[in-house]
Amino acid sequence: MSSWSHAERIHRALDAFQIELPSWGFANTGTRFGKFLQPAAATTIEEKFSDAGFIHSLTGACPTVALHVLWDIPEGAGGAERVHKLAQKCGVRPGAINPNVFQDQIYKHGSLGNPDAEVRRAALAHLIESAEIAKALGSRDVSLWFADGSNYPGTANLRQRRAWFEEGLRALHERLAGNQRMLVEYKPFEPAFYHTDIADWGMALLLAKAAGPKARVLVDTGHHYQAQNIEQIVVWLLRDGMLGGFHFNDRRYADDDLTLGSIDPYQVFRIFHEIAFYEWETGGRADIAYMIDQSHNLKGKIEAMIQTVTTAQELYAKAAIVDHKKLAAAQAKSELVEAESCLKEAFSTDVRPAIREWAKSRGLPEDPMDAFRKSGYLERITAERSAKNAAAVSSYA
Ligand code: RM4
Ligand code: MN
Ligand code: MN
Repeated sequence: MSSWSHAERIHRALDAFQIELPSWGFANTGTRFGKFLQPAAATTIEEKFSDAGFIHSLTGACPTVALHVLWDIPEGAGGAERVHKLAQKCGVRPGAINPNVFQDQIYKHGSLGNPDAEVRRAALAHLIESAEIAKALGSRDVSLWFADGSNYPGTANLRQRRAWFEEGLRALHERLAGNQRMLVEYKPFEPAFYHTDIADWGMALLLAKAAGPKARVLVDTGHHYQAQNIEQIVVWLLRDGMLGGFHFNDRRYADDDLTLGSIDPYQVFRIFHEIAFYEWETGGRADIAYMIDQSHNLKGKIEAMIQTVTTAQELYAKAAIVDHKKLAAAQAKSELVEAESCLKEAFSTDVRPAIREWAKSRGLPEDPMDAFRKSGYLERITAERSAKNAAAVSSYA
């Protein structure tokens, strides 16, 4: 493989690289202090598909859109037909289905971990309904994030809550169709500030194992403590066949949901590198759902998303040109500077010319951002949507 030119390796890598857009990334979102509404934000699922489809037509890398059940398909599995048609019209497919067991008033003290059996039942029913929606839409993944936790020491029975989670996740697993998967996402804190029921990758892994063979762990890059070595987590999960997917975003302090690579592009590169290195060593392809989970409150939604996809492609391309053979040899001899240089060399290579070449040869615009700005799309949706957005429709992400 190293006999191939950089350009060839980059083109092959980009052909295989797809990253899912989140429907909620196109809607008005904010912080708990306020929301700054954008006149072009999407307020309907049709508008979200339209924006996502346009980005896919410019980048060629985003054929699927993650959906949040409560925000996008409140009518449940019965809405699948309509959603399917809308997606088709916009040239994209529904992606991961994200249940919502955190917004309703009944979830004040948790969902699957709630001490009230009635609430646990309601949460499970919604999760099962989400799996049904996924089936009806032909989506493989049900992506699970729980806000469950507590704010003060001693107020929750941590042991009991773990048992309830195992029970609930197992019950959901039983309802998955043959090819379906469930992804278990972890997060150390927020909204709970003392304990979170699935706080880290170890807990997510144990719960996924307890749930059954179709469960995997989802790594959200913003859901770690400062300085945690995320790529090592990726390596360990890959080795055990337990890495289901990513929610990509960048962070400076906590779960900031900033644009991928805006704060630390080397972190994202290191993750992609460990995946590429694993594939090189094993000769297999890692089956990973790459997804974006970001919330752009100040940047234009579509521009931010194009910037994200472009950055992801660049970092993925850089990881594709690491000289694995040389790296493996240097590691074996503990040649530290040599080994590290393999990464540095690839990371500092300007891959943009090769990416432009790739885009051109695939009939895509060489500069997606420029193509977007010249397309008139933003002006059109601004005119169409500004009146509705003035009425302050919003959701959290
Ligand atoms: C969480 C997490 C989930 C997302 C919710 C809304 O922080 O990242 O993936 O669905 O936010
Ligand atoms: Mn996430
Ligand atoms: Mn998050």
